[in-house]
Amino acid sequence: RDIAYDPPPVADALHVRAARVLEANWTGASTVPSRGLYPHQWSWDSAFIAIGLRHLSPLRAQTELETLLDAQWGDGRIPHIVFNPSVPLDAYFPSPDFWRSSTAGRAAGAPRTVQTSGIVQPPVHALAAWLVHRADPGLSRARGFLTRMYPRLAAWHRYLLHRRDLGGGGLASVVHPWEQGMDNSPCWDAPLARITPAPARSFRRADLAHGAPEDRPTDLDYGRYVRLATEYRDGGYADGAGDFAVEDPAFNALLIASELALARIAQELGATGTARIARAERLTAALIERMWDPAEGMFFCRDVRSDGVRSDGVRSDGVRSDGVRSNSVRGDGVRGDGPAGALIPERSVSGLIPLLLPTLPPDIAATLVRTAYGPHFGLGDTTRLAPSYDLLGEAFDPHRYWRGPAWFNTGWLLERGLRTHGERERADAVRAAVLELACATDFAEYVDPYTGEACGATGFGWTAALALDLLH
Ligand code: 9YW
Repeated sequence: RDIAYDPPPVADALHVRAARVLEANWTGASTVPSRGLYPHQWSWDSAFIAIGLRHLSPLRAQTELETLLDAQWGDGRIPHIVFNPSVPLDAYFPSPDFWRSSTAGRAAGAPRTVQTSGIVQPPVHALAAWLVHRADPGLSRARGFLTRMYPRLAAWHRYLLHRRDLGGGGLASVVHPWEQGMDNSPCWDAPLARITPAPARSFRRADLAHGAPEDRPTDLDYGRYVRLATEYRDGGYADGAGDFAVEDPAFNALLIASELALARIAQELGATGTARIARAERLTAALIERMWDPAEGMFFCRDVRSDGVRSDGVRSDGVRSDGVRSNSVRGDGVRGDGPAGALIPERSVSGLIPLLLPTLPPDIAATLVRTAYGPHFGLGDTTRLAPSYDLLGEAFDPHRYWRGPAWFNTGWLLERGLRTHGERERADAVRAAVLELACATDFAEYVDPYTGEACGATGFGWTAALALDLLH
């Protein structure tokens, strides 16, 4: 007997499977990155997830961002994790009892009722809010979505541009590798080497229950992450005093892209947005001045503390620059003595992400494309999705987290950058790679950049969401 059987087109199958992942990771008010490994709400994950979710349910996408912004601190920071109180404390480390946001973060205006971390993540939120609005402007207007989001997003950018300008050049610094989102990138090896790790017995990692140790950061990395976070917490989450401060190209490019999105939001709400556009242009100029290396053809991180001097004039070894020993851990802001620090000579995919910016001069955009398609990132040749780190770098490891594997969020950002700068065919090829690899790996967290083999968790939130976005 003949059975009429029409397999569904690949795109339909991918759409259904991605929607299923987002459904499974939805908690009722937000979406977890991964049910096992990351069972709470993460800041930049939620922004990427909202960008995909808008195609399934504009209402859920708005709710995703609203839930995150409900946990915003009084000083404007959006915490990198919003904890779900119904998840057991030992499911994720560091848990709420480590961050102690509602007590240690009181001076910085941490919320009283919801528990959060005290550090931040890349500012993708205004871009996400704008894209979510565009998916259903009628619903967005009826719910006053942008009217409610705008002042919060503006306060978030204000926090980053004022409290986090630790280099004094107008850009934002991250004070912890988790803030930049690429935890164990080789870019952090030199600045982290100055940090005394917390003893391994003083904390218990929960991530190793879900991932192969050789695909994850090391215990030594974790010791340093814990030390930095502990000191930040014990200083009341005040900015400027820590021993780790880095200006990162992707973090700042996302801030600029989000500033441009805020200008669009301001226009939608009846303002001109011109001051924000002018700011985005100034920030782009600062990004180029402080991080662009014309000889290498890409952007590099700037280690603001490379001389070991904090913004309060105290070296990380506790000696003031005038030689007097000090126990002060507090600083109050900005050094006024010109470009601080030094570039970190490691090629990270972060240094390609500014391609996203329409404000980038065409010659710099063209050079970035050449670098992405050259031997260090291998696009169009040995790789289909950009590796997180230099294929030729000494620290390159195709499986270890942010030290080589290719990630889908950076793939999505580069696809957008290529399209913005008129590289249509290359953008199409990256888009096809995101879709095929997401499908073939069951929405892996990251993949081997050469073979496309799945690494880390599967059913990963932003992989499903961003694949879904590229289908539309
Ligand atoms: C951690 C959730 C987060 C991502 C980061 C990624 C990883 C480890 O997972 O962080 O414990 O927060 O590096 O970019 O947001 O998916």
